[in-house]
Amino acid sequence: MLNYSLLYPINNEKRNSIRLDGMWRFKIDFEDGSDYSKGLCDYDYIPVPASFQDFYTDKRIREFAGNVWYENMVFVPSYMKGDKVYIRFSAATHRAKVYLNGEEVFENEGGFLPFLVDITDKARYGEENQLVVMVNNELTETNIPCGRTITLKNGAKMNKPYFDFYNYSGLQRSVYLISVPKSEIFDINLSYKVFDKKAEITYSIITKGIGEINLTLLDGDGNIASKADCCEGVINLDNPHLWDVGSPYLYKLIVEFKDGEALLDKYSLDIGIREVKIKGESILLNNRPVYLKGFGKHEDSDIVGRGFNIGVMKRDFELMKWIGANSFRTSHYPYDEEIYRMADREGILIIDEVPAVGLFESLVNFLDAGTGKGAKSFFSKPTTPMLLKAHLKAVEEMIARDKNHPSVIAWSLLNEPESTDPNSVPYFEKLFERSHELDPQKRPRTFAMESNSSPSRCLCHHLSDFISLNRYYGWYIMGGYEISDAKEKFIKEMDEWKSLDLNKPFVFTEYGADTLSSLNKLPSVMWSNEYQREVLEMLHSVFDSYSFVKGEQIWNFADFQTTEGLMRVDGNKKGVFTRQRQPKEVAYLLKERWENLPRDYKG
Ligand code: BDP
Repeated sequence: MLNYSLLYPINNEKRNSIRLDGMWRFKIDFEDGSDYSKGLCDYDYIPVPASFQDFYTDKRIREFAGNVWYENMVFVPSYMKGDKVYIRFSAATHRAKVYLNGEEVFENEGGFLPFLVDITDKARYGEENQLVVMVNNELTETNIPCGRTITLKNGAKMNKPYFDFYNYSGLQRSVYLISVPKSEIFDINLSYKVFDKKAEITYSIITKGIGEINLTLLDGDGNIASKADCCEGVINLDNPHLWDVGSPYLYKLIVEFKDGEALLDKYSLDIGIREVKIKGESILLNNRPVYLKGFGKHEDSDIVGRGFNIGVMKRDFELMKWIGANSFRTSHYPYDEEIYRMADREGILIIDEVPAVGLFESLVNFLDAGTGKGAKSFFSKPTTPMLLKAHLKAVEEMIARDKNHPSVIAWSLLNEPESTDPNSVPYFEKLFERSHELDPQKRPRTFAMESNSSPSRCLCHHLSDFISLNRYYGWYIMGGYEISDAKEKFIKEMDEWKSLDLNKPFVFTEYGADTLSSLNKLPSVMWSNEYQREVLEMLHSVFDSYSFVKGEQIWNFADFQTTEGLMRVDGNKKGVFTRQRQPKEVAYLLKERWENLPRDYKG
């Protein structure tokens, strides 16, 4: 159980939240092991939020593996005295130690979810407080995402990710100073049932302290739609205005925690009334089938790397709407909270993925995954119990943080793990059970499967509520002039899935081809715009011929940065858009296709 609340920070008459973003003092520990907990010396200034890697001209900084230190002076106002006071880190990648006024106050493992540092009894109120954070970005096999750290002959450490995106790190999301009342609204659980002209909202409010709960539900015009005065119960709504894909109607839920007339705490959040279900081969939203069209994405842009960039977020949603997409997967880690809030407002569906990538020991997993090479019984190592612990922690934090977003329709619990290892089965079972237990809405769960996880070899697909396939026929498998064989091989695999008669929807969570936006070639060659089009046309024709295929999320929304290497020319170029968010030629093909596919395509 989390001992702090992951409700999004808000301001109201009972709660304060101050963003500490801006220029922070910054120091890289090239000596490896220095202690700056009492304050940095010879420091630089760096923006927060941002990845630290792409600002500098020195390659040793970009490739740095180890500890980096941040420092900021935080004024804690006297009006916060008497409340619980926290520093809320929206993420610190991949682990952090936090010091307040020279004293260690917290340690966190995991780089993509928030953690709260309780400074109630340690803060100096009405004064500036020295906040120092040590962030470590070394990859291990005991934390997710997985990788290892090596030491070069010159003594420098180097990260070796088992995954295909740059190991950007640092304070990549906002940091807040927040205060909440000691008698606190700690958590809000909501689930929905949608009937013809009726909806049922089941709620349970978790509090710290003694008092009564008052709930008010406001419609989009601010009129009262319903009221309740219990900490758990059911609200029945007649003629509800549902939240739906492309039609994102939001109600506001106001929760008041009271002791008689005295207001102890108050929290309000925008909610969308909608129900997600898997029925047979269909994904149902509000009891109507929906076909997923969209992308696997990354948080990745020029200069700030994986740092949250509000402008890039806006542009990405505009492009998704322009192209006719209705969904994306937060490959390969939970994204910044603002992105889910935006998806709630835009009516875009999210498959929310925990940072469990690289659970397949290979430095070129995108190649080895397809061939079975590199498979080394990943889940049979002495480190597996520790890995599982970190994994379950991330699942718990992700669900606690994201469960109230109407946009989140499913949980992806792993990306391309070695699900052919017999020891993967008990490991996966624990993840699937735990996520079900934690989610009041019991959303569908899945994991994205690489080609080695074939119909005959994958030992875990029975756990998925819908099957997610990452497939690169026409690229890693028989690319170029062999594309006709790739198509046959793909059909053969799909026929094998069909013969298993799983009675579940299938979604392609990855497919695509690397493409240089500047390269046109007639006839096509691999990497050209023409070839990207051919691959998509071939794959789409196969998707269209299987009734159980209920979604396509192309890899990737935009070109993104990876580790340098023979296979990557300044990053992965499978984007439909460039890294600068301009369309490649294939964007027009997808726009034409997606705008014409009905919402309930194939039912
Ligand atoms: C898959 C991975 C993804 C890679 C992609 C690729 O899930 O992270 O970027 O292939 O190779 O293996 O482009």
